[in-house]
Amino acid sequence: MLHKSRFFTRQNSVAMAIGLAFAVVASSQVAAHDHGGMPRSSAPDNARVYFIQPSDGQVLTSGTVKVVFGLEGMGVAPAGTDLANTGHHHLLIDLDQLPDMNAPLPASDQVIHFGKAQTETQLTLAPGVHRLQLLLGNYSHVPHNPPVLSEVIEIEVIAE
Ligand SMILES: [Cu+2]
Repeated sequence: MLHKSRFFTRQNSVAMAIGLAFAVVASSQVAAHDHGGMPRSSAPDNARVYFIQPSDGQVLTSGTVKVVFGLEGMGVAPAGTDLANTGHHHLLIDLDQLPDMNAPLPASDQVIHFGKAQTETQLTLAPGVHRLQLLLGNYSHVPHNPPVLSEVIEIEVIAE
């Protein structure tokens, strides 16, 4: 995964505002959606998931890190709720290999599900460098087609 440049990080605040407006529209479109028995849900071409915070390269003096998820072009819905163009966040932590995109995401210390439609969390990380990535999953925890996957950000926790 290529790392996000500072240029992109700055763009996020503008994109976030647009994304929020879009999310309201998306969540109001609750028309029935036929998945044809396929486990994957389709995602719009402009869908994008990203970190609002922390920012790539950020150095933290505490292992307690607030992480805020950004989503553009889609809405957030709890697990089990099958609405078109929605999903819930998954936070991938220090993962060496991406999970299977054709199956429900596993749940582990490195793959955290936010099935109540949360858009932020508080993480406790050990000192050192950590890689974070966001991946949206549908109502049954399966990544969309195409996958809605963020860039990897790297943060460093300095021991106090
Ligand atoms: Cu999930």
